[in-house]
Amino acid sequence: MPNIPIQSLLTKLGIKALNESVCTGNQWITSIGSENREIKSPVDGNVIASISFATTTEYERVTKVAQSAFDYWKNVPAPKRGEVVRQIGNKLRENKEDLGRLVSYEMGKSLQEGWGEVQEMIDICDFAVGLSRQLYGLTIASERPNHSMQEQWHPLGIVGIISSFNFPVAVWSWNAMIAAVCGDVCIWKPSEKTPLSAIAVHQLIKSVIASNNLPEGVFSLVIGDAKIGEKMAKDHRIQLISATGSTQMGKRVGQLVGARLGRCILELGGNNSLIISEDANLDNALKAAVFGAVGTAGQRCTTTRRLIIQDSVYDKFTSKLVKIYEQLNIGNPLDQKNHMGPLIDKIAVKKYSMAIMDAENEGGRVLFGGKVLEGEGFESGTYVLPTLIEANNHFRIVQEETFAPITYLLKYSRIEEAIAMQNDVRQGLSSAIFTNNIQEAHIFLSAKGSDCGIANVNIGTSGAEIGGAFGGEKETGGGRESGSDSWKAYMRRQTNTINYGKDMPLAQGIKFDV
Ligand code: UN1
Repeated sequence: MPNIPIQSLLTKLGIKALNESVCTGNQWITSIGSENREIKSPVDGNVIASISFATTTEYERVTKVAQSAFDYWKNVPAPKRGEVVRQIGNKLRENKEDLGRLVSYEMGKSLQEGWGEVQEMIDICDFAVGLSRQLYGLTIASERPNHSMQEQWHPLGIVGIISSFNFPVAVWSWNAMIAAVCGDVCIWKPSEKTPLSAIAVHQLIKSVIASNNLPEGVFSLVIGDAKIGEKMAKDHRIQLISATGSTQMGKRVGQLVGARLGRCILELGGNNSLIISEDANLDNALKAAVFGAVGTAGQRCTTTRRLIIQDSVYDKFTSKLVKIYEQLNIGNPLDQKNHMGPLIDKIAVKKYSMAIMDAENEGGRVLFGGKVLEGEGFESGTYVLPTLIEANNHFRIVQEETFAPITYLLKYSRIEEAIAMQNDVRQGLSSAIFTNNIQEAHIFLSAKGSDCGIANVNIGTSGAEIGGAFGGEKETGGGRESGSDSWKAYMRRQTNTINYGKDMPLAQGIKFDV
Protein backbone atom coordinates (compact mmCIF):
# COMPACT_ATOMS: atom_id res chain seq x y z
CA MET A 1 0.00 0.00 0.00
CA PRO A 2 1.41 3.41 -0.85
CA ASN A 3 2.02 5.41 2.26
CA ILE A 4 1.22 9.03 1.80
CA PRO A 5 3.84 11.40 3.21
CA ILE A 6 1.04 13.57 4.45
CA GLN A 7 3.13 16.07 6.39
CA SER A 8 5.28 16.93 3.40
CA LEU A 9 2.18 17.13 1.19
CA LEU A 10 0.52 19.55 3.61
CA THR A 11 3.71 21.63 3.75
CA LYS A 12 3.96 21.68 -0.05
CA LEU A 13 0.40 22.95 -0.19
CA GLY A 14 1.24 25.64 2.34
CA ILE A 15 -0.80 24.25 5.23
CA LYS A 16 1.04 25.04 8.45
CA ALA A 17 -0.67 26.58 11.42
CA LEU A 18 -4.09 25.11 11.95
CA ASN A 19 -5.37 27.25 14.77
CA GLU A 20 -6.85 29.56 12.14
CA SER A 21 -10.36 28.74 11.03
CA VAL A 22 -11.15 31.69 8.86
CA CYS A 23 -9.46 33.21 5.83
CA THR A 24 -10.40 36.39 4.05
CA GLY A 25 -8.10 35.85 1.10
CA ASN A 26 -4.60 36.63 2.25
CA GLN A 27 -5.18 36.80 5.94
CA TRP A 28 -5.95 33.98 8.28
CA ILE A 29 -7.75 34.80 11.46
CA THR A 30 -6.76 32.95 14.58
CA SER A 31 -9.72 31.40 16.32
CA ILE A 32 -10.06 32.36 19.91
CA GLY A 33 -12.00 30.12 22.22
CA SER A 34 -13.11 27.88 19.42
CA GLU A 35 -13.16 24.16 19.50
CA ASN A 36 -10.45 22.01 17.89
CA ARG A 37 -11.45 18.99 15.89
CA GLU A 38 -9.50 16.07 14.50
CA ILE A 39 -9.78 15.44 10.80
CA LYS A 40 -9.35 11.75 10.02
CA SER A 41 -8.66 10.22 6.66
CA PRO A 42 -11.16 7.55 5.64
CA VAL A 43 -8.27 5.87 3.79
CA ASP A 44 -6.41 4.63 6.88
CA GLY A 45 -8.26 6.16 9.81
CA ASN A 46 -5.25 8.31 10.72
CA VAL A 47 -5.65 11.83 12.04
CA ILE A 48 -4.44 14.17 9.29
CA ALA A 49 -4.59 17.28 11.44
CA SER A 50 -6.38 18.89 14.30
CA ILE A 51 -7.99 22.15 13.26
CA SER A 52 -9.95 24.95 14.75
CA PHE A 53 -13.58 25.59 13.90
CA ALA A 54 -14.85 29.14 13.56
CA THR A 55 -17.04 30.76 16.15
CA THR A 56 -19.83 33.17 15.27
CA THR A 57 -17.54 36.10 16.21
CA GLU A 58 -15.13 35.12 13.47
CA TYR A 59 -18.00 34.61 11.06
CA GLU A 60 -19.12 38.19 11.78
CA ARG A 61 -15.65 39.51 10.99
CA VAL A 62 -15.52 37.69 7.69
CA THR A 63 -18.95 38.90 6.62
CA LYS A 64 -18.01 42.52 7.30
CA VAL A 65 -14.79 42.19 5.31
CA ALA A 66 -16.73 40.55 2.46
CA GLN A 67 -19.24 43.41 2.41
CA SER A 68 -16.57 46.02 1.93
CA ALA A 69 -14.73 43.84 -0.64
CA PHE A 70 -17.94 43.77 -2.69
CA ASP A 71 -17.93 47.57 -2.91
CA TYR A 72 -14.52 47.33 -4.54
CA TRP A 73 -14.91 44.19 -6.65
CA LYS A 74 -18.24 45.14 -8.30
CA ASN A 75 -16.49 48.17 -9.81
CA VAL A 76 -13.63 46.21 -11.37
CA PRO A 77 -14.38 45.63 -15.08
CA ALA A 78 -15.60 42.09 -15.67
CA PRO A 79 -12.74 41.10 -18.05
CA LYS A 80 -10.25 42.27 -15.38
CA ARG A 81 -12.05 40.06 -12.89
CA GLY A 82 -11.69 37.28 -15.46
CA GLU A 83 -7.94 37.89 -15.53
CA VAL A 84 -7.76 37.09 -11.79
CA VAL A 85 -9.71 33.89 -12.42
CA ARG A 86 -7.29 33.01 -15.25
CA GLN A 87 -4.40 33.25 -12.80
CA ILE A 88 -6.25 31.10 -10.27
CA GLY A 89 -6.73 28.50 -13.02
CA ASN A 90 -2.98 28.52 -13.65
CA LYS A 91 -2.22 28.08 -9.93
CA LEU A 92 -4.49 25.05 -9.95
CA ARG A 93 -2.75 23.68 -13.05
CA GLU A 94 0.63 23.98 -11.32
CA ASN A 95 -0.66 22.21 -8.22
CA LYS A 96 -3.06 19.68 -9.72
CA GLU A 97 -0.95 16.69 -8.72
CA ASP A 98 -0.63 17.66 -5.03
CA LEU A 99 -4.13 19.05 -4.53
CA GLY A 100 -5.68 15.99 -6.21
CA ARG A 101 -3.66 13.76 -3.89
CA LEU A 102 -4.85 15.63 -0.80
CA VAL A 103 -8.48 15.43 -2.01
CA SER A 104 -8.06 11.71 -2.53
CA TYR A 105 -6.53 11.18 0.92
CA GLU A 106 -8.93 13.43 2.82
CA MET A 107 -12.11 12.32 1.04
CA GLY A 108 -11.23 8.77 -0.07
CA LYS A 109 -11.94 9.01 -3.82
CA SER A 110 -9.50 7.36 -6.23
CA LEU A 111 -6.44 9.38 -7.16
CA GLN A 112 -7.65 9.53 -10.77
CA GLU A 113 -10.91 11.06 -9.53
CA GLY A 114 -9.00 13.41 -7.20
CA TRP A 115 -7.07 14.71 -10.19
CA GLY A 116 -10.29 14.78 -12.22
CA GLU A 117 -11.83 16.99 -9.58
CA VAL A 118 -8.98 19.50 -9.79
CA GLN A 119 -9.26 19.36 -13.60
CA GLU A 120 -12.92 20.28 -13.20
CA MET A 121 -11.76 23.36 -11.26
CA ILE A 122 -9.33 24.30 -14.01
CA ASP A 123 -12.03 23.83 -16.65
CA ILE A 124 -14.49 26.09 -14.86
CA CYS A 125 -11.78 28.76 -14.53
CA ASP A 126 -11.29 28.66 -18.30
CA PHE A 127 -15.04 28.83 -18.83
CA ALA A 128 -15.37 31.77 -16.44
CA VAL A 129 -12.54 33.69 -18.12
CA GLY A 130 -14.41 33.53 -21.44
CA LEU A 131 -17.66 34.36 -19.70
CA SER A 132 -16.12 37.51 -18.21
CA ARG A 133 -16.39 39.04 -21.69
CA GLN A 134 -19.83 37.60 -22.41
CA LEU A 135 -22.17 38.72 -19.63
CA TYR A 136 -24.65 39.64 -22.31
CA GLY A 137 -27.97 41.38 -21.80
CA LEU A 138 -30.78 41.69 -24.34
CA THR A 139 -32.11 44.64 -26.24
CA ILE A 140 -35.89 44.69 -26.43
CA ALA A 141 -38.26 46.41 -28.87
CA SER A 142 -40.24 49.10 -27.06
CA GLU A 143 -43.94 49.62 -27.84
CA ARG A 144 -43.44 53.39 -27.62
CA PRO A 145 -41.97 55.62 -30.35
CA ASN A 146 -38.44 56.90 -29.70
CA HIS A 147 -37.91 54.53 -26.82
CA SER A 148 -35.41 51.74 -26.41
CA MET A 149 -35.26 48.93 -23.91
CA GLN A 150 -32.39 46.86 -22.65
CA GLU A 151 -31.52 44.42 -19.96
CA GLN A 152 -28.36 44.71 -17.89
CA TRP A 153 -26.71 42.27 -15.52
CA HIS A 154 -25.11 43.73 -12.42
CA PRO A 155 -23.12 42.13 -9.59
CA LEU A 156 -25.37 40.70 -6.89
CA GLY A 157 -23.40 40.80 -3.63
CA ILE A 158 -22.10 38.11 -1.31
CA VAL A 159 -22.50 34.49 -2.38
CA GLY A 160 -22.47 31.95 0.46
CA ILE A 161 -21.20 28.57 -0.69
CA ILE A 162 -22.00 25.53 1.44
CA SER A 163 -20.32 22.49 -0.07
CA SER A 164 -20.36 18.79 0.62
CA PHE A 165 -17.55 16.32 1.43
CA ASN A 166 -17.86 14.34 -1.82
CA PHE A 167 -16.50 17.13 -4.02
CA PRO A 168 -14.34 18.98 -1.49
CA VAL A 169 -13.01 21.55 -3.95
CA ALA A 170 -14.73 21.43 -7.38
CA VAL A 171 -18.13 22.62 -6.22
CA TRP A 172 -16.55 25.72 -4.67
CA SER A 173 -14.95 26.54 -8.02
CA TRP A 174 -18.23 26.08 -9.95
CA ASN A 175 -19.70 28.74 -7.73
CA ALA A 176 -16.79 30.96 -6.78
CA MET A 177 -15.26 31.33 -10.24
CA ILE A 178 -18.58 32.20 -11.85
CA ALA A 179 -19.45 34.50 -8.93
CA ALA A 180 -16.06 36.20 -9.24
CA VAL A 181 -16.44 37.15 -12.90
CA CYS A 182 -19.99 38.28 -12.15
CA GLY A 183 -18.55 40.77 -9.63
CA ASP A 184 -19.68 38.96 -6.50
CA VAL A 185 -17.57 38.04 -3.50
CA CYS A 186 -17.95 34.72 -1.78
CA ILE A 187 -17.83 33.10 1.63
CA TRP A 188 -17.20 29.38 1.53
CA LYS A 189 -18.15 26.93 4.25
CA PRO A 190 -16.75 23.58 3.14
CA SER A 191 -17.89 20.30 4.64
CA GLU A 192 -16.58 19.83 8.17
CA LYS A 193 -15.40 16.40 6.96
CA THR A 194 -13.02 17.81 4.34
CA PRO A 195 -11.74 21.22 5.47
CA LEU A 196 -8.07 20.61 4.64
CA SER A 197 -8.62 20.53 0.89
CA ALA A 198 -10.45 23.86 1.23
CA ILE A 199 -7.60 25.33 3.28
CA ALA A 200 -5.16 24.14 0.60
CA VAL A 201 -7.17 25.89 -2.13
CA HIS A 202 -7.10 29.14 -0.17
CA GLN A 203 -3.38 28.83 0.40
CA LEU A 204 -2.91 28.35 -3.35
CA ILE A 205 -4.91 31.41 -4.38
CA LYS A 206 -3.27 33.66 -1.77
CA SER A 207 -0.42 34.71 -4.05
CA VAL A 208 -2.88 35.58 -6.84
CA ILE A 209 -4.81 37.81 -4.46
CA ALA A 210 -1.62 39.50 -3.28
CA SER A 211 -0.07 40.02 -6.72
CA ASN A 212 -3.28 41.59 -8.02
CA ASN A 213 -3.54 43.85 -4.95
CA LEU A 214 -7.04 42.63 -4.23
CA PRO A 215 -8.57 43.66 -0.94
CA GLU A 216 -9.35 41.05 1.68
CA GLY A 217 -12.78 39.50 1.36
CA VAL A 218 -13.19 38.71 -2.34
CA PHE A 219 -12.69 35.01 -1.55
CA SER A 220 -13.31 34.00 2.07
CA LEU A 221 -13.30 30.69 3.86
CA VAL A 222 -14.99 29.76 7.11
CA ILE A 223 -14.26 26.35 8.59
CA GLY A 224 -17.36 25.55 10.56
CA ASP A 225 -20.16 23.13 11.17
CA ALA A 226 -23.92 23.23 10.62
CA LYS A 227 -24.22 26.15 13.08
CA ILE A 228 -22.26 28.38 10.70
CA GLY A 229 -24.27 27.03 7.77
CA GLU A 230 -27.50 28.07 9.55
CA LYS A 231 -26.07 31.48 10.29
CA MET A 232 -25.26 31.97 6.64
CA ALA A 233 -28.71 30.84 5.55
CA LYS A 234 -30.34 33.36 7.90
CA ASP A 235 -27.98 36.23 7.09
CA HIS A 236 -29.68 38.90 4.97
CA ARG A 237 -26.23 40.25 4.01
CA ILE A 238 -25.72 37.12 1.89
CA GLN A 239 -27.73 37.66 -1.28
CA LEU A 240 -27.32 34.14 -2.65
CA ILE A 241 -26.79 30.82 -0.90
CA SER A 242 -25.55 27.98 -3.05
CA ALA A 243 -25.80 24.74 -1.10
CA THR A 244 -24.83 21.22 -2.09
CA GLY A 245 -25.72 18.23 0.06
CA SER A 246 -28.60 16.06 1.16
CA THR A 247 -32.24 16.87 0.45
CA GLN A 248 -32.81 17.06 4.20
CA MET A 249 -30.12 19.75 4.55
CA GLY A 250 -31.42 21.56 1.47
CA LYS A 251 -34.97 21.73 2.82
CA ARG A 252 -33.66 23.41 5.97
CA VAL A 253 -31.48 25.86 4.03
CA GLY A 254 -34.33 26.57 1.59
CA GLN A 255 -36.70 27.38 4.45
CA LEU A 256 -34.26 29.71 6.19
CA VAL A 257 -33.28 31.55 3.01
CA GLY A 258 -36.91 31.65 1.88
CA ALA A 259 -37.99 33.17 5.18
CA ARG A 260 -35.88 36.23 4.39
CA LEU A 261 -36.72 36.09 0.65
CA GLY A 262 -33.10 35.50 -0.23
CA ARG A 263 -31.93 33.58 -3.25
CA CYS A 264 -30.91 29.96 -3.27
CA ILE A 265 -29.24 27.51 -5.59
CA LEU A 266 -29.85 24.04 -4.23
CA GLU A 267 -28.04 21.00 -5.60
CA LEU A 268 -29.33 18.10 -3.52
CA GLY A 269 -29.87 14.37 -3.64
CA GLY A 270 -30.24 12.28 -6.77
CA ASN A 271 -31.69 8.85 -7.45
CA ASN A 272 -30.24 8.44 -10.88
CA SER A 273 -31.05 5.62 -13.20
CA LEU A 274 -29.55 4.15 -16.31
CA ILE A 275 -31.94 2.48 -18.74
CA ILE A 276 -30.37 -0.36 -20.70
CA SER A 277 -32.34 -1.27 -23.79
CA GLU A 278 -32.01 -4.47 -25.79
CA ASP A 279 -30.76 -2.20 -28.58
CA ALA A 280 -27.81 -0.97 -26.51
CA ASN A 281 -24.13 -1.57 -27.03
CA LEU A 282 -23.97 -3.74 -23.93
CA ASP A 283 -20.20 -3.53 -23.50
CA ASN A 284 -20.32 0.24 -23.32
CA ALA A 285 -23.39 0.09 -21.08
CA LEU A 286 -21.50 -2.20 -18.69
CA LYS A 287 -18.56 0.19 -18.45
CA ALA A 288 -20.84 3.17 -17.86
CA ALA A 289 -22.90 1.28 -15.29
CA VAL A 290 -19.86 0.21 -13.28
CA PHE A 291 -18.21 3.64 -13.26
CA GLY A 292 -21.53 5.27 -12.47
CA ALA A 293 -22.18 2.91 -9.57
CA VAL A 294 -18.76 2.53 -7.94
CA GLY A 295 -17.02 5.81 -8.90
CA THR A 296 -16.33 7.85 -5.73
CA ALA A 297 -17.60 4.71 -3.92
CA GLY A 298 -21.17 5.63 -4.84
CA GLN A 299 -20.89 8.99 -3.08
CA ARG A 300 -21.62 11.31 -6.00
CA CYS A 301 -24.97 12.99 -6.28
CA THR A 302 -24.86 11.69 -9.87
CA THR A 303 -24.08 8.08 -8.89
CA THR A 304 -26.05 5.45 -10.80
CA ARG A 305 -28.38 4.07 -8.15
CA ARG A 306 -30.80 2.15 -10.35
CA LEU A 307 -30.21 0.05 -13.47
CA ILE A 308 -33.44 -0.37 -15.41
CA ILE A 309 -32.75 -3.25 -17.78
CA GLN A 310 -34.94 -4.60 -20.60
CA ASP A 311 -36.13 -8.12 -19.79
CA SER A 312 -34.74 -9.66 -23.02
CA VAL A 313 -31.14 -8.74 -22.06
CA TYR A 314 -31.56 -8.72 -18.27
CA ASP A 315 -29.91 -12.10 -17.51
CA LYS A 316 -27.07 -11.59 -19.95
CA PHE A 317 -26.35 -8.07 -18.68
CA THR A 318 -26.56 -8.86 -14.96
CA SER A 319 -24.35 -11.94 -15.19
CA LYS A 320 -21.68 -9.91 -17.01
CA LEU A 321 -22.05 -7.15 -14.45
CA VAL A 322 -21.56 -9.54 -11.53
CA LYS A 323 -18.40 -10.89 -13.22
CA ILE A 324 -16.98 -7.37 -13.46
CA TYR A 325 -17.86 -6.68 -9.82
CA GLU A 326 -15.98 -9.86 -8.81
CA GLN A 327 -12.85 -8.44 -10.40
CA LEU A 328 -12.97 -4.94 -8.93
CA ASN A 329 -10.07 -3.98 -6.68
CA ILE A 330 -11.09 -2.25 -3.50
CA GLY A 331 -8.55 -0.59 -1.26
CA ASN A 332 -6.35 2.44 -0.73
CA PRO A 333 -7.54 4.95 -3.33
CA LEU A 334 -4.03 6.35 -3.73
CA ASP A 335 -2.95 3.03 -5.17
CA GLN A 336 -3.92 3.32 -8.82
CA LYS A 337 -4.65 -0.38 -9.21
CA ASN A 338 -7.71 0.06 -6.98
CA HIS A 339 -11.02 0.96 -8.58
CA MET A 340 -12.78 1.94 -5.38
CA GLY A 341 -11.71 3.45 -2.08
CA PRO A 342 -13.49 3.79 1.25
CA LEU A 343 -16.70 5.47 2.32
CA ILE A 344 -16.25 8.80 4.08
CA ASP A 345 -16.74 7.47 7.64
CA LYS A 346 -18.22 4.73 9.77
CA ILE A 347 -21.63 6.43 9.86
CA ALA A 348 -21.75 6.03 6.08
CA VAL A 349 -20.82 2.36 6.48
CA LYS A 350 -23.68 1.90 8.92
CA LYS A 351 -26.11 3.49 6.47
CA TYR A 352 -24.79 1.16 3.75
CA SER A 353 -25.42 -1.92 5.92
CA MET A 354 -28.86 -0.71 6.97
CA ALA A 355 -29.91 0.00 3.38
CA ILE A 356 -28.95 -3.53 2.34
CA MET A 357 -30.87 -4.98 5.26
CA ASP A 358 -33.91 -2.85 4.38
CA ALA A 359 -33.76 -3.94 0.74
CA GLU A 360 -33.62 -7.60 1.76
CA ASN A 361 -36.48 -7.15 4.20
CA GLU A 362 -38.58 -5.65 1.43
CA GLY A 363 -37.88 -8.66 -0.79
CA GLY A 364 -34.67 -7.63 -2.57
CA ARG A 365 -32.02 -10.21 -3.53
CA VAL A 366 -28.31 -9.40 -3.17
CA LEU A 367 -26.49 -10.56 -6.32
CA PHE A 368 -23.10 -9.28 -5.22
CA GLY A 369 -21.53 -7.55 -2.23
CA GLY A 370 -23.35 -6.58 0.91
CA LYS A 371 -20.27 -6.79 3.13
CA VAL A 372 -18.12 -4.46 5.17
CA LEU A 373 -14.46 -5.34 4.54
CA GLU A 374 -12.16 -6.29 7.39
CA GLY A 375 -8.53 -7.29 7.81
CA GLU A 376 -5.27 -5.93 6.47
CA GLY A 377 -5.65 -2.63 4.70
CA PHE A 378 -9.21 -2.23 5.93
CA GLU A 379 -8.49 -1.39 9.58
CA SER A 380 -10.26 1.96 9.28
CA GLY A 381 -13.59 0.12 9.02
CA THR A 382 -14.63 2.32 6.09
CA TYR A 383 -14.29 -0.12 3.17
CA VAL A 384 -17.28 -2.01 1.80
CA LEU A 385 -18.05 -4.24 -1.14
CA PRO A 386 -19.94 -2.56 -3.98
CA THR A 387 -23.35 -4.13 -4.02
CA LEU A 388 -25.91 -5.21 -6.60
CA ILE A 389 -29.46 -5.91 -5.47
CA GLU A 390 -32.39 -7.16 -7.51
CA ALA A 391 -35.23 -4.99 -6.32
CA ASN A 392 -38.47 -3.28 -7.11
CA ASN A 393 -38.78 0.44 -7.82
CA HIS A 394 -41.45 0.93 -5.19
CA PHE A 395 -39.34 -0.43 -2.30
CA ARG A 396 -39.02 2.36 0.25
CA ILE A 397 -35.23 2.02 0.25
CA VAL A 398 -35.04 2.20 -3.57
CA GLN A 399 -36.91 5.49 -3.40
CA GLU A 400 -34.19 6.93 -1.16
CA GLU A 401 -30.67 8.12 -1.87
CA THR A 402 -28.16 6.09 0.12
CA PHE A 403 -24.72 7.60 -0.30
CA ALA A 404 -22.95 4.26 -0.88
CA PRO A 405 -22.10 1.89 -3.76
CA ILE A 406 -25.44 0.10 -3.77
CA THR A 407 -27.14 -0.37 -7.11
CA TYR A 408 -30.66 -1.68 -7.56
CA LEU A 409 -31.44 -3.80 -10.61
CA LEU A 410 -34.92 -3.36 -12.07
CA LYS A 411 -36.57 -5.03 -15.08
CA TYR A 412 -38.79 -3.55 -17.81
CA SER A 413 -40.33 -4.65 -21.06
CA ARG A 414 -41.50 -1.46 -22.87
CA ILE A 415 -39.63 1.87 -23.08
CA GLU A 416 -42.64 3.76 -21.66
CA GLU A 417 -42.51 1.52 -18.63
CA ALA A 418 -38.77 2.16 -18.17
CA ILE A 419 -39.27 5.92 -18.35
CA ALA A 420 -42.18 5.79 -15.91
CA MET A 421 -40.00 3.86 -13.47
CA GLN A 422 -37.10 6.24 -13.98
CA ASN A 423 -39.31 9.21 -13.16
CA ASP A 424 -41.16 7.57 -10.30
CA VAL A 425 -38.87 8.85 -7.53
CA ARG A 426 -38.86 12.12 -5.64
CA GLN A 427 -35.43 13.16 -6.89
CA GLY A 428 -34.65 14.45 -10.39
CA LEU A 429 -30.94 14.98 -10.94
CA SER A 430 -29.38 12.73 -13.58
CA SER A 431 -30.56 10.00 -15.93
CA ALA A 432 -29.32 8.10 -18.95
CA ILE A 433 -30.31 5.57 -21.57
CA PHE A 434 -28.16 3.17 -23.53
CA THR A 435 -29.74 2.44 -26.89
CA ASN A 436 -28.90 2.56 -30.56
CA ASN A 437 -32.58 2.90 -31.36
CA ILE A 438 -33.04 6.53 -32.42
CA GLN A 439 -36.74 6.54 -31.59
CA GLU A 440 -36.17 5.35 -28.04
CA ALA A 441 -33.37 7.84 -27.53
CA HIS A 442 -35.56 10.74 -28.64
CA ILE A 443 -38.55 9.62 -26.60
CA PHE A 444 -36.24 9.59 -23.56
CA LEU A 445 -35.15 13.17 -24.28
CA SER A 446 -38.63 14.45 -25.13
CA ALA A 447 -41.21 16.09 -22.87
CA LYS A 448 -42.63 12.65 -22.12
CA GLY A 449 -39.17 11.32 -21.34
CA SER A 450 -36.82 11.82 -18.41
CA ASP A 451 -37.92 14.46 -15.89
CA CYS A 452 -34.35 15.07 -14.70
CA GLY A 453 -32.06 18.08 -15.00
CA ILE A 454 -29.57 15.87 -16.82
CA ALA A 455 -30.56 13.26 -19.41
CA ASN A 456 -27.83 11.44 -21.37
CA VAL A 457 -27.76 9.03 -24.27
CA ASN A 458 -25.09 6.30 -24.46
CA ILE A 459 -23.06 7.68 -21.58
CA GLY A 460 -23.52 7.22 -17.83
CA THR A 461 -25.28 9.35 -15.23
CA SER A 462 -22.15 10.80 -13.59
CA GLY A 463 -19.17 12.75 -14.85
CA ALA A 464 -20.97 15.79 -16.26
CA GLU A 465 -18.83 18.36 -18.07
CA ILE A 466 -18.69 21.86 -16.60
CA GLY A 467 -19.95 23.51 -19.81
CA GLY A 468 -23.53 22.43 -19.18
CA ALA A 469 -25.85 23.71 -16.47
CA PHE A 470 -25.61 21.28 -13.57
CA GLY A 471 -28.53 20.48 -11.28
CA GLY A 472 -31.89 18.82 -11.12
CA GLU A 473 -35.60 18.99 -10.49
CA LYS A 474 -38.02 17.93 -7.74
CA GLU A 475 -36.26 17.16 -4.44
CA THR A 476 -32.89 17.77 -6.09
CA GLY A 477 -33.74 21.41 -5.49
CA GLY A 478 -34.10 23.01 -8.92
CA GLY A 479 -30.82 24.96 -8.88
CA ARG A 480 -28.32 25.14 -11.71
CA GLU A 481 -24.60 25.70 -11.31
CA SER A 482 -21.53 25.70 -13.50
CA GLY A 483 -21.92 26.22 -17.29
CA SER A 484 -24.49 27.41 -19.84
CA ASP A 485 -26.34 30.48 -18.52
CA SER A 486 -26.19 29.44 -14.84
CA TRP A 487 -24.25 32.68 -14.27
CA LYS A 488 -27.52 34.60 -14.39
CA ALA A 489 -28.41 33.35 -10.90
CA TYR A 490 -25.29 35.13 -9.60
CA MET A 491 -26.30 38.52 -10.98
CA ARG A 492 -28.95 41.14 -10.56
CA ARG A 493 -31.06 41.72 -13.68
CA GLN A 494 -32.05 45.27 -14.45
CA THR A 495 -34.52 46.32 -17.13
CA ASN A 496 -33.93 49.80 -18.59
CA THR A 497 -36.32 51.83 -20.72
CA ILE A 498 -34.83 54.94 -22.33
CA ASN A 499 -36.83 57.73 -23.93
CA TYR A 500 -34.81 59.56 -26.60
CA GLY A 501 -37.80 61.48 -28.01
CA LYS A 502 -39.33 64.85 -27.27
CA ASP A 503 -42.67 63.54 -25.90
CA MET A 504 -43.56 61.46 -22.89
CA PRO A 505 -45.99 58.73 -24.04
CA LEU A 506 -47.12 56.23 -21.42
CA ALA A 507 -47.10 52.49 -21.94
CA GLN A 508 -50.33 50.60 -22.69
CA GLY A 509 -51.59 53.72 -24.51
CA ILE A 510 -52.74 55.36 -21.26
CA LYS A 511 -53.68 59.03 -21.58
CA PHE A 512 -52.72 61.27 -18.67
CA ASP A 513 -52.58 64.97 -19.54
CA VAL A 514 -51.39 67.52 -17.00
C1 UN1 B 1 -21.74 15.98 -6.96
O1 UN1 B 1 -21.69 14.77 -6.77
O2 UN1 B 1 -22.18 16.75 -6.06
O3 UN1 B 1 -21.24 14.99 -12.76
C2 UN1 B 1 -21.22 16.64 -8.17
C3 UN1 B 1 -20.45 14.58 -11.91
C4 UN1 B 1 -19.42 15.55 -11.37
C5 UN1 B 1 -20.02 16.40 -10.32
C6 UN1 B 1 -20.78 15.70 -9.26
N1 UN1 B 1 -18.95 16.36 -12.46
O4 UN1 B 1 -20.45 13.43 -11.50
